[in-house]
Amino acid sequence: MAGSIKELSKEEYLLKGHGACAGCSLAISLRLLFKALGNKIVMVVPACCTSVIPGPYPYTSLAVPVQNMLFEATGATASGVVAAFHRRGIKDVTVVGWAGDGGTVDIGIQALSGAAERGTDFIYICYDNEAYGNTGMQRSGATPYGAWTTTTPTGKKERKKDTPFIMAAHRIPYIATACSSYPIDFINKLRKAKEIEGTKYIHILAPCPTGWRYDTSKTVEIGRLAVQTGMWVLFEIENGKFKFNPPSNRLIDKAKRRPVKEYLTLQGRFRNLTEDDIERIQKWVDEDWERYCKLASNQYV
Ligand SMILES: Cc1ncc(C[n+]2csc(CCOP(=O)(O)OP(=O)(O)O)c2C)c(N)n1
Ligand code: SF4
Ligand SMILES: [Mg+2]
Repeated sequence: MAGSIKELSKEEYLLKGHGACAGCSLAISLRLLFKALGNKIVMVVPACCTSVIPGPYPYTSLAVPVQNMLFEATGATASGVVAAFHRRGIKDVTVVGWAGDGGTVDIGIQALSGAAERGTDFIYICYDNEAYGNTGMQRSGATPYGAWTTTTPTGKKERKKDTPFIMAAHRIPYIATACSSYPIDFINKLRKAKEIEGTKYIHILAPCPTGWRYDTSKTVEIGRLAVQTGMWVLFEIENGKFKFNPPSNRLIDKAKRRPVKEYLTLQGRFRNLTEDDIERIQKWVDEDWERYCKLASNQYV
Protein backbone atom coordinates (compact mmCIF):
# COMPACT_ATOMS: atom_id res chain seq x y z
CA MET A 1 0.00 0.00 0.00
CA ALA A 2 1.21 3.54 -0.70
CA GLY A 3 1.85 5.92 2.19
CA SER A 4 2.67 9.03 0.18
CA ILE A 5 2.71 10.42 -3.36
CA LYS A 6 6.54 10.25 -3.40
CA GLU A 7 6.43 6.44 -3.30
CA LEU A 8 4.47 6.20 -6.55
CA SER A 9 5.91 5.12 -9.87
CA LYS A 10 7.08 7.90 -12.21
CA GLU A 11 5.64 6.03 -15.22
CA GLU A 12 2.77 7.80 -16.96
CA TYR A 13 0.20 5.93 -19.04
CA LEU A 14 -2.05 8.93 -19.60
CA LEU A 15 0.12 10.77 -22.10
CA LYS A 16 0.44 14.49 -22.80
CA GLY A 17 -1.90 16.05 -25.33
CA HIS A 18 -5.04 14.28 -24.16
CA GLY A 19 -8.43 15.80 -24.80
CA ALA A 20 -9.84 16.41 -21.30
CA CYS A 21 -11.00 19.93 -20.39
CA ALA A 22 -8.63 22.05 -18.30
CA GLY A 23 -9.03 21.24 -14.60
CA CYS A 24 -10.80 17.91 -15.24
CA SER A 25 -10.62 15.60 -12.22
CA LEU A 26 -11.34 12.61 -14.44
CA ALA A 27 -7.88 13.04 -16.03
CA ILE A 28 -6.33 13.13 -12.54
CA SER A 29 -8.23 9.97 -11.60
CA LEU A 30 -7.01 8.19 -14.74
CA ARG A 31 -3.39 9.04 -13.86
CA LEU A 32 -3.99 7.71 -10.36
CA LEU A 33 -5.53 4.52 -11.74
CA PHE A 34 -2.33 3.84 -13.71
CA LYS A 35 -0.12 4.79 -10.76
CA ALA A 36 -1.99 2.18 -8.70
CA LEU A 37 -2.29 -0.67 -11.20
CA GLY A 38 0.45 -0.03 -13.79
CA ASN A 39 -0.14 -1.06 -17.40
CA LYS A 40 -0.94 -4.77 -16.99
CA ILE A 41 -4.58 -3.93 -17.35
CA VAL A 42 -7.28 -3.96 -19.99
CA MET A 43 -9.77 -1.14 -19.76
CA VAL A 44 -13.34 -1.42 -20.97
CA VAL A 45 -14.71 2.06 -21.60
CA PRO A 46 -18.19 2.90 -22.91
CA ALA A 47 -19.24 6.13 -24.63
CA CYS A 48 -18.34 8.94 -22.20
CA CYS A 49 -15.76 11.72 -21.72
CA THR A 50 -13.07 9.02 -21.36
CA SER A 51 -13.75 7.81 -24.90
CA VAL A 52 -12.97 11.32 -26.17
CA ILE A 53 -9.93 12.01 -23.97
CA PRO A 54 -7.59 9.68 -26.00
CA GLY A 55 -8.00 11.92 -29.06
CA PRO A 56 -8.75 11.10 -32.72
CA TYR A 57 -7.68 7.78 -34.32
CA PRO A 58 -4.93 6.73 -35.11
CA TYR A 59 -3.51 8.63 -32.12
CA THR A 60 -4.24 7.85 -28.48
CA SER A 61 -3.11 9.31 -25.18
CA LEU A 62 -3.95 6.13 -23.26
CA ALA A 63 -0.88 3.87 -23.25
CA VAL A 64 -2.78 0.76 -22.12
CA PRO A 65 -5.12 -1.59 -24.03
CA VAL A 66 -8.63 -0.13 -24.18
CA GLN A 67 -11.79 -1.73 -25.48
CA ASN A 68 -14.22 1.04 -26.39
CA MET A 69 -17.72 -0.29 -26.05
CA LEU A 70 -21.38 0.63 -26.43
CA PHE A 71 -22.79 2.90 -23.76
CA GLU A 72 -24.82 0.18 -22.01
CA ALA A 73 -22.38 -2.73 -22.26
CA THR A 74 -19.39 -2.20 -19.93
CA GLY A 75 -20.30 -5.00 -17.50
CA ALA A 76 -21.10 -7.46 -20.31
CA THR A 77 -17.97 -6.64 -22.33
CA ALA A 78 -15.70 -6.84 -19.30
CA SER A 79 -17.25 -10.25 -18.52
CA GLY A 80 -16.26 -11.41 -22.01
CA VAL A 81 -12.70 -10.11 -21.64
CA VAL A 82 -12.34 -11.83 -18.24
CA ALA A 83 -13.69 -15.10 -19.69
CA ALA A 84 -11.21 -14.90 -22.59
CA PHE A 85 -8.27 -14.44 -20.20
CA HIS A 86 -9.44 -17.37 -18.05
CA ARG A 87 -9.76 -19.57 -21.15
CA ARG A 88 -6.16 -18.76 -22.11
CA GLY A 89 -4.90 -19.24 -18.57
CA ILE A 90 -3.76 -15.59 -18.28
CA LYS A 91 -3.95 -14.60 -14.64
CA ASP A 92 -1.81 -11.47 -14.29
CA VAL A 93 -3.94 -8.94 -16.17
CA THR A 94 -6.50 -6.83 -14.30
CA VAL A 95 -9.70 -6.07 -16.17
CA VAL A 96 -11.05 -2.62 -15.35
CA GLY A 97 -14.48 -1.31 -16.35
CA TRP A 98 -14.25 2.48 -16.36
CA ALA A 99 -17.54 4.26 -16.99
CA GLY A 100 -19.29 7.54 -16.29
CA ASP A 101 -22.32 7.97 -14.07
CA GLY A 102 -24.75 7.88 -17.01
CA GLY A 103 -23.08 4.69 -18.26
CA THR A 104 -23.29 3.18 -14.78
CA VAL A 105 -26.29 4.30 -12.76
CA ASP A 106 -28.66 4.64 -15.74
CA ILE A 107 -27.99 2.84 -19.02
CA GLY A 108 -25.26 0.41 -17.90
CA ILE A 109 -26.84 -0.76 -14.66
CA GLN A 110 -28.30 -3.99 -16.05
CA ALA A 111 -24.99 -5.17 -17.54
CA LEU A 112 -23.16 -4.19 -14.34
CA SER A 113 -25.76 -5.94 -12.18
CA GLY A 114 -25.46 -9.12 -14.27
CA ALA A 115 -21.66 -9.08 -14.04
CA ALA A 116 -21.85 -8.57 -10.26
CA GLU A 117 -24.38 -11.38 -9.88
CA ARG A 118 -22.07 -13.70 -11.80
CA GLY A 119 -19.16 -12.59 -9.63
CA THR A 120 -17.10 -11.53 -12.65
CA ASP A 121 -13.52 -11.05 -11.51
CA PHE A 122 -12.94 -7.38 -12.39
CA ILE A 123 -12.79 -3.87 -10.96
CA TYR A 124 -15.64 -1.62 -12.05
CA ILE A 125 -15.04 2.08 -11.56
CA CYS A 126 -17.77 4.65 -11.94
CA TYR A 127 -16.35 8.16 -12.24
CA ASP A 128 -19.23 10.37 -11.31
CA ASN A 129 -19.29 13.89 -12.72
CA GLU A 130 -23.00 13.88 -11.92
CA ALA A 131 -24.24 14.41 -15.52
CA TYR A 132 -23.87 13.25 -19.12
CA GLY A 133 -20.73 15.29 -19.75
CA ASN A 134 -19.73 14.05 -23.20
CA THR A 135 -23.03 15.07 -24.78
CA GLY A 136 -23.20 18.52 -23.19
CA MET A 137 -24.30 17.94 -19.59
CA GLN A 138 -27.75 16.36 -19.42
CA ARG A 139 -29.04 15.14 -16.05
CA SER A 140 -28.40 11.57 -14.96
CA GLY A 141 -29.67 9.47 -12.06
CA ALA A 142 -26.52 10.61 -10.24
CA THR A 143 -27.16 14.34 -10.66
CA PRO A 144 -27.87 15.76 -7.21
CA TYR A 145 -31.06 17.56 -6.19
CA GLY A 146 -31.13 21.20 -7.29
CA ALA A 147 -28.29 21.00 -9.83
CA TRP A 148 -28.56 22.81 -13.14
CA THR A 149 -28.03 20.69 -16.24
CA THR A 150 -29.21 21.34 -19.80
CA THR A 151 -32.26 19.12 -19.15
CA THR A 152 -32.91 20.55 -15.66
CA PRO A 153 -32.56 24.27 -16.40
CA THR A 154 -34.21 25.27 -13.11
CA GLY A 155 -32.49 22.58 -11.04
CA LYS A 156 -33.08 18.82 -10.77
CA LYS A 157 -36.13 17.92 -8.72
CA GLU A 158 -35.11 14.39 -7.76
CA ARG A 159 -32.36 13.11 -5.46
CA LYS A 160 -29.18 11.30 -6.47
CA LYS A 161 -29.30 7.49 -6.64
CA ASP A 162 -27.27 5.74 -3.96
CA THR A 163 -25.39 3.42 -6.31
CA PRO A 164 -22.71 2.05 -3.92
CA PHE A 165 -25.56 0.66 -1.81
CA ILE A 166 -27.31 -0.75 -4.89
CA MET A 167 -24.03 -2.60 -5.46
CA ALA A 168 -23.92 -3.62 -1.80
CA ALA A 169 -27.26 -5.38 -2.36
CA HIS A 170 -25.39 -7.64 -4.82
CA ARG A 171 -23.24 -8.90 -1.90
CA ILE A 172 -20.01 -8.40 -3.87
CA PRO A 173 -16.81 -8.62 -1.80
CA TYR A 174 -15.60 -5.03 -2.14
CA ILE A 175 -17.24 -1.63 -2.59
CA ALA A 176 -15.56 1.71 -2.00
CA THR A 177 -16.02 5.41 -2.64
CA ALA A 178 -13.16 7.77 -3.50
CA CYS A 179 -12.27 11.17 -4.95
CA SER A 180 -9.15 12.38 -6.77
CA SER A 181 -8.71 15.08 -4.11
CA TYR A 182 -7.63 12.20 -1.80
CA PRO A 183 -5.17 10.40 -4.13
CA ILE A 184 -3.54 8.00 -1.67
CA ASP A 185 -6.93 6.81 -0.44
CA PHE A 186 -7.98 6.09 -4.05
CA ILE A 187 -4.71 4.34 -4.91
CA ASN A 188 -4.84 2.11 -1.84
CA LYS A 189 -8.44 1.16 -2.58
CA LEU A 190 -7.49 0.19 -6.14
CA ARG A 191 -4.55 -1.90 -4.92
CA LYS A 192 -6.74 -3.62 -2.35
CA ALA A 193 -9.43 -4.30 -4.98
CA LYS A 194 -6.82 -5.84 -7.29
CA GLU A 195 -6.00 -8.50 -4.69
CA ILE A 196 -9.64 -9.52 -4.07
CA GLU A 197 -11.31 -12.13 -6.26
CA GLY A 198 -14.75 -11.36 -7.69
CA THR A 199 -16.52 -8.11 -8.58
CA LYS A 200 -15.11 -4.97 -7.00
CA TYR A 201 -16.96 -1.65 -7.35
CA ILE A 202 -15.38 1.77 -6.77
CA HIS A 203 -17.43 4.96 -7.11
CA ILE A 204 -15.34 8.13 -7.53
CA LEU A 205 -16.73 11.63 -7.22
CA ALA A 206 -15.32 13.44 -10.27
CA PRO A 207 -15.49 17.24 -10.03
CA CYS A 208 -16.06 18.68 -13.51
CA PRO A 209 -15.40 22.42 -13.96
CA THR A 210 -17.18 22.49 -17.33
CA GLY A 211 -20.44 21.07 -16.04
CA TRP A 212 -20.35 22.19 -12.43
CA ARG A 213 -19.50 25.77 -13.42
CA TYR A 214 -16.52 26.57 -11.24
CA ASP A 215 -13.05 27.90 -11.98
CA THR A 216 -10.67 25.26 -13.41
CA SER A 217 -8.14 25.96 -10.63
CA LYS A 218 -10.60 24.80 -7.94
CA THR A 219 -10.97 21.09 -8.78
CA VAL A 220 -9.00 19.75 -5.82
CA GLU A 221 -10.65 22.22 -3.44
CA ILE A 222 -14.16 21.29 -4.63
CA GLY A 223 -13.44 17.57 -4.07
CA ARG A 224 -12.11 18.26 -0.59
CA LEU A 225 -15.12 20.41 0.24
CA ALA A 226 -17.45 17.64 -0.93
CA VAL A 227 -15.84 15.38 1.67
CA GLN A 228 -15.41 17.97 4.43
CA THR A 229 -19.09 19.00 4.22
CA GLY A 230 -20.13 15.33 4.27
CA MET A 231 -21.82 15.56 0.88
CA TRP A 232 -19.39 12.87 -0.32
CA VAL A 233 -18.41 10.19 2.18
CA LEU A 234 -15.25 8.09 1.91
CA PHE A 235 -16.02 4.51 2.92
CA GLU A 236 -15.48 0.85 2.14
CA ILE A 237 -17.82 -2.11 2.38
CA GLU A 238 -15.69 -5.23 2.57
CA ASN A 239 -17.59 -8.53 2.70
CA GLY A 240 -20.64 -6.62 3.93
CA LYS A 241 -18.70 -4.74 6.62
CA PHE A 242 -18.98 -0.94 6.50
CA LYS A 243 -16.02 1.26 7.45
CA PHE A 244 -15.36 5.02 7.17
CA ASN A 245 -11.99 6.09 5.74
CA PRO A 246 -10.04 9.23 6.67
CA PRO A 247 -10.94 12.03 6.70
CA SER A 248 -14.64 10.99 6.75
CA ASN A 249 -14.01 8.94 9.91
CA ARG A 250 -13.22 12.21 11.70
CA LEU A 251 -16.56 13.74 10.68
CA ILE A 252 -18.85 11.44 12.65
CA ASP A 253 -19.36 14.33 15.03
CA LYS A 254 -21.77 16.59 13.10
CA ALA A 255 -20.08 19.72 14.48
CA LYS A 256 -16.88 18.78 12.62
CA ARG A 257 -18.62 18.78 9.24
CA ARG A 258 -18.58 22.07 7.33
CA PRO A 259 -21.99 23.41 6.24
CA VAL A 260 -23.06 22.09 2.81
CA LYS A 261 -23.60 25.69 1.75
CA GLU A 262 -19.81 26.14 1.46
CA TYR A 263 -19.68 23.40 -1.18
CA LEU A 264 -22.85 24.43 -3.01
CA THR A 265 -22.21 28.16 -3.36
CA LEU A 266 -18.83 27.66 -5.07
CA GLN A 267 -20.55 26.03 -8.05
CA GLY A 268 -22.59 27.81 -10.73
CA ARG A 269 -24.76 24.72 -11.25
CA PHE A 270 -26.36 25.34 -7.84
CA ARG A 271 -26.98 29.05 -8.37
CA ASN A 272 -30.77 28.62 -8.47
CA LEU A 273 -30.94 27.04 -4.99
CA THR A 274 -33.04 28.90 -2.42
CA GLU A 275 -32.19 28.99 1.29
CA ASP A 276 -34.96 26.38 1.77
CA ASP A 277 -33.29 24.10 -0.79
CA ILE A 278 -29.94 24.42 0.98
CA GLU A 279 -31.59 23.60 4.33
CA ARG A 280 -33.28 20.57 2.74
CA ILE A 281 -29.95 19.31 1.35
CA GLN A 282 -28.27 19.85 4.75
CA LYS A 283 -31.05 17.81 6.42
CA TRP A 284 -30.65 14.96 3.92
CA VAL A 285 -26.89 14.92 4.41
CA ASP A 286 -27.31 14.79 8.20
CA GLU A 287 -29.86 11.95 7.86
CA ASP A 288 -27.53 10.00 5.58
CA TRP A 289 -24.76 10.39 8.16
CA GLU A 290 -27.00 8.97 10.89
CA ARG A 291 -27.50 5.91 8.69
CA TYR A 292 -23.78 5.60 7.94
CA CYS A 293 -22.87 5.95 11.63
CA LYS A 294 -25.31 3.15 12.53
CA LEU A 295 -23.72 0.98 9.85
CA ALA A 296 -20.25 1.82 11.12
CA SER A 297 -21.16 0.84 14.68
CA ASN A 298 -23.16 -2.28 13.72
CA GLN A 299 -20.63 -2.78 10.95
CA TYR A 300 -22.71 -4.98 8.63
CA VAL A 301 -24.77 -3.59 5.74
C1 LIG B 1 -27.38 4.04 -26.52
C2 LIG B 1 -26.71 5.37 -26.54
N1 LIG B 1 -27.41 6.45 -26.14
C3 LIG B 1 -26.84 7.68 -26.14
C4 LIG B 1 -25.54 7.82 -26.53
C5 LIG B 1 -24.92 9.19 -26.55
N2 LIG B 1 -23.97 9.40 -25.47
C6 LIG B 1 -22.64 9.18 -25.64
S1 LIG B 1 -21.74 9.55 -24.30
C7 LIG B 1 -23.14 10.04 -23.47
C8 LIG B 1 -23.04 10.62 -22.09
C9 LIG B 1 -22.22 9.81 -21.13
O1 LIG B 1 -22.41 10.27 -19.82
P1 LIG B 1 -21.64 9.59 -18.63
O2 LIG B 1 -21.78 8.14 -18.69
O3 LIG B 1 -22.07 10.25 -17.37
O4 LIG B 1 -20.11 9.94 -18.93
P2 LIG B 1 -19.45 11.40 -19.11
O5 LIG B 1 -19.72 11.81 -20.52
O6 LIG B 1 -20.09 12.31 -18.13
O7 LIG B 1 -18.00 11.18 -18.88
C10 LIG B 1 -24.28 9.88 -24.23
C11 LIG B 1 -25.65 10.24 -23.82
C12 LIG B 1 -24.82 6.66 -26.92
N3 LIG B 1 -23.53 6.72 -27.28
N4 LIG B 1 -25.42 5.46 -26.92
S1 SF4 C 1 -16.87 17.65 -19.37
FE1 SF4 C 1 -16.12 17.49 -17.24
S2 SF4 C 1 -15.59 15.30 -16.93
FE2 SF4 C 1 -15.76 15.66 -19.17
S3 SF4 C 1 -13.66 16.11 -19.84
FE3 SF4 C 1 -14.65 18.11 -19.39
S4 SF4 C 1 -14.18 18.57 -17.22
FE4 SF4 C 1 -13.73 16.37 -17.59
MG1 LIG D 1 -21.07 11.74 -16.31
